[in-house]
Amino acid sequence: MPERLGITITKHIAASQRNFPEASGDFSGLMTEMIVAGKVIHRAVTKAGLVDVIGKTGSMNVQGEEVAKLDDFANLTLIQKMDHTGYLCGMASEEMEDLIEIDDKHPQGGKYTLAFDPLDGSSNIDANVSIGTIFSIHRKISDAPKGIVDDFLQVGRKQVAAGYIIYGSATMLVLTFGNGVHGFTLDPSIGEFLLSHPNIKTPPRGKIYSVNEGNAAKWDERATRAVEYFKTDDKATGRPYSTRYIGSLVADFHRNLLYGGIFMYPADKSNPNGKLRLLYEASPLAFICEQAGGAAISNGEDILDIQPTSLHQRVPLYIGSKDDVEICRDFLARK
Ligand code: AHM
Ligand code: MG
Repeated sequence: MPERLGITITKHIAASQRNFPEASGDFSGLMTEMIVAGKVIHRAVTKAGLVDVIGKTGSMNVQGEEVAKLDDFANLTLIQKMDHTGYLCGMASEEMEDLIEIDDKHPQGGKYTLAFDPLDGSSNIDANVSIGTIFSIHRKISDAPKGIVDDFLQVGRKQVAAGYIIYGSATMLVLTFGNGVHGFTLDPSIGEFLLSHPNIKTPPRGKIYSVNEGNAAKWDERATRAVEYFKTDDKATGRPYSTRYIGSLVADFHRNLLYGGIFMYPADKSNPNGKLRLLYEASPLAFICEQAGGAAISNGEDILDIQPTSLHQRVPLYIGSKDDVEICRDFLARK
């Protein structure tokens, strides 16, 4: 008897497209190419300990951080896999200061923008800790012949799709097209992502808080009080919560999404706007989180309502179980 394969990501994309009879197939094509890029990065990540891809390149990226070789590889893989598809009008990457134009030698007229963090959590690579690729897709809005920065400066609520690939004990793709969140686990023996976590819903309240408490002395009082809340003993509300902090956003977010909990990266004296980037970190994860029943805020405002002003803008981030995020919203609103 042949093994039952279940629902492959390919089948899921095709089924989603059938809900839009007028669809040209461009979006499905875009997702399919994106997934191939993810598999290529997965292959490199799983081989990282075997071949010469770990370690640093010696150069700095636009955020002034040292670029790990795998970051470089993931960035190039995504650009080279996506630039000639004809589906995109441009790309934005954490690793590239400027918008990535689609070269004239490739098909033009793409209807979508793609913003990505090619390999988030890369400081963890050498220690074999989970890392991930995060991406966000919008429709092009300008009339310009090629994508321009304005096409990327759209609120998160207008995302057409968002997702992340986590390279962990298994490689998983978590995806939303704006009608629920589904998780697909890569079966490396057949090279396909299979639907393993249909319709993910995050618990309304968690038992975990995730924050880099090494920064506590630099937070303002409101952030400090919010974090204190989760550490305070109160049986009725299941407190204190447990701390879990990997320092790899995708991994911390993914765990909290499944188990319930809150991830926080508040503003601090060294990072007055927080550390994490709006367009390709906070916004796609916020879209996924809301679609799973959770919430995501910055300094009180929903992440998905923030009007971006630049490609690499940073924002404070509180994301996860709805009740826990609302508690933070309340603390942040107080004087
Ligand atoms: P990166 O995009 O350079 O990998 O940085 C983002 C990472 C996130 O994965 C993680 O949540 C955060 O930085 C951890 O920061 P810190 O080391 O300050 O706690
Ligand atoms: Mg990152």
